[in-house]
Amino acid sequence: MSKPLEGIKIIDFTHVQAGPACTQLLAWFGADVIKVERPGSGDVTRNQLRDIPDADALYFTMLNSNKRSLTLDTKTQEGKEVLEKLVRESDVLVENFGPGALDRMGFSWERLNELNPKLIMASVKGFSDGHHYDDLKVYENVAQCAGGAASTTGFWDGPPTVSAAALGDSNTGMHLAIGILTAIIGRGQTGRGQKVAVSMQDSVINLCRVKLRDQQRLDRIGYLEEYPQYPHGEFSDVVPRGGNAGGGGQPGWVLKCKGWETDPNAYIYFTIQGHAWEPICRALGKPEWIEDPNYATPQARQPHIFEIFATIEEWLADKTKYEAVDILRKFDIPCAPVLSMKEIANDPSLRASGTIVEVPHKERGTYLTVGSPIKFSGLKPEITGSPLLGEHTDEILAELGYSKDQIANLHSSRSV
Ligand code: CAO
Repeated sequence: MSKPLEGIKIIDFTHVQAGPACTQLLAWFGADVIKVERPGSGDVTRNQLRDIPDADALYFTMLNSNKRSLTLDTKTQEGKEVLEKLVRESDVLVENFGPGALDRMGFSWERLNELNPKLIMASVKGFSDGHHYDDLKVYENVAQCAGGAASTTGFWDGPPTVSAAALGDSNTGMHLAIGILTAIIGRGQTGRGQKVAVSMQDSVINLCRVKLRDQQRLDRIGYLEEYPQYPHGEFSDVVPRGGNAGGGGQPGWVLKCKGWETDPNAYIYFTIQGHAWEPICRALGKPEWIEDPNYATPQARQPHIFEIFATIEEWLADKTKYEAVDILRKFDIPCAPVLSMKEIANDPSLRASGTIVEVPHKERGTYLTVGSPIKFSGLKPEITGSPLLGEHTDEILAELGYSKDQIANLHSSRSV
């Protein structure tokens, strides 16, 4: 099966999560991704939260599959020369260093563009260029707070809350991947590379656009009818935290199932889609609600929504989350069990689809990771293990034209 990005060479000057998530995706689809790492230490995630002594941590292995690793000290003269050669031969350089780090290293966008006008430079920063916080270093939760996700997540009587989903990191990496692919297509038209920049704050805001929708509705009418605060609670002038309420026009909530007292995930998410009201009433054994004017329309139901959810919970009390979903699916009701990571890791459907995959690794044996969530009819991405630190250094230097002696000299000067 051909890989559409085969022939695209990417200098992966990224670390931690946001950048590596982007380049890993491109590697799955066939790009030659060369991860450039500092000799001796490499990406900090190789050592972070280790579960096996002396073996690369899962944090690293799960974000760097299908790549090659080149160790290079880009602060030595020899190291800079190697990077320059690589830049001349590559299509894309991706980086997510702290603000100004690449400039201090001597590889500003202007310099890169001079070395290779066809090169696409792709950057992740916490805040966009020119933003009043553009000098800040940023990690995941900082971005979630700056991007509006934290102020709108959680319960109304609790503090702003961050999500476990990597909205700041991996999400930004996905935005960057779209930017890179767009720039590659653009280069096909103009023959020139360009700089592609994505900020973590902007990427979070992009995912929070429905909350900006809500702010404008609130400004205009003073309430938000799909939030639990309506109609009995109070609204201030900012979008409140809505607990587990559905974000669109369909009320929904996380509801307890059999065993919730001891199992923290014995819950389902239940959505009351307007046109599914009749099947919901039938499924619950409440046919009298179908025509009852207090329940028959979404507007009539809203004041009773928690009473309705409580009735559904009574119905769920003797059913496991799986049994409940098996019944509700027959009525075409949008719902799902709340799944733990353990259940996801062992889910046969996710294994069969390649979303959860086990891959070999030289130090670890095998490890479990998330494969491509994008499925193609003409491409089945094969996920391979992450590289050991510097595993491909000599191979890549030889490809760049370095002789054995020159490679030995680079090693002895500790530039690679
Ligand atoms: N050879 C020589 N030096 C190297 C090198 C190499 N191969 N790779 C990196 N370095 C140097 C950099 O040049 C930089 O040097 P100076 O600061 O002296 O100029 C230094 O390593 C540290 O880089 P950094 O600022 O990126 O690293 P940090 O650990 O202090 O900060 C982070 C980490 C993530 C906060 C910061 O990189 C950042 O804000 N990045 C942008 C936003 C981002 O992507 N955050 C998401 C991270 S995922 O949660």
